[in-house]
Amino acid sequence: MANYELWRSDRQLTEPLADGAALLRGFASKDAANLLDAVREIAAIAPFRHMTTPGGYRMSVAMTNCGERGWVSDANGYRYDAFDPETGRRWPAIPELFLTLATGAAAEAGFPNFRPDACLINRYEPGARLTLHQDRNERDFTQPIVSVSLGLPAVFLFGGARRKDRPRRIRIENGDVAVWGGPARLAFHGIAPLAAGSDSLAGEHRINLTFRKAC
Ligand code: MD3
Ligand code: FE
Repeated sequence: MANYELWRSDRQLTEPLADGAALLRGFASKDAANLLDAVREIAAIAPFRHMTTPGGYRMSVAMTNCGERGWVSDANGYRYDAFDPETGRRWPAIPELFLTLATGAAAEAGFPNFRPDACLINRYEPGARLTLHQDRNERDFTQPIVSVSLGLPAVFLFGGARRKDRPRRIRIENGDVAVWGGPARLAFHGIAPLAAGSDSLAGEHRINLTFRKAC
């Protein structure tokens, strides 16, 4: 959206962050408990694990996936894989509630044809962070990424097209949903080290769902 004012549809206050990027405050609030229950069911099949970067570092964020493809990182690099390398089995399916939420948020932000086939689930504990990076393992950069924040609040770092562009710091809370498309799709972004705290549903964690069209 090329419009830098707040706009309001029937129910939703939407905050444009940049051309192509929108923050839907509280879009998932009423679903938080059900979403977290579904995350627990997924993690019972595909457990959270700390992946290794191609450079050999253990990531502070624990991850799992659901969908036809899952994002994995190891000594060989980053990729989408149909199989969980820890179990040898396919990732669990994306729950219907996840799909309804992600496609609804994308449509609200101007991407009515978004059909994700991958959902990366990130789990942060206090101190965990995600350094500035681009998401570029997907095939089609005309498809947005939708992110859903649950549990403890975080500071989202939203940079520009170049790593050296100084990132904006945006506080995001339980239930906030962001849509990253258009010119913002390849922006550098990250999460500042998580502050300690306790959330009534997620305990001492922040959970982030990112929906992608991987292939
Ligand atoms: C901006 N996750 O999994 S989601 C990731 O909160 C990731 O766990 C963070 O970055 C998290 O790759 C941030 C928000 C996000 C996702 C994709 C983007 C922001 C983005 C793509 C382009 C620009
Ligand atoms: Fe990312």
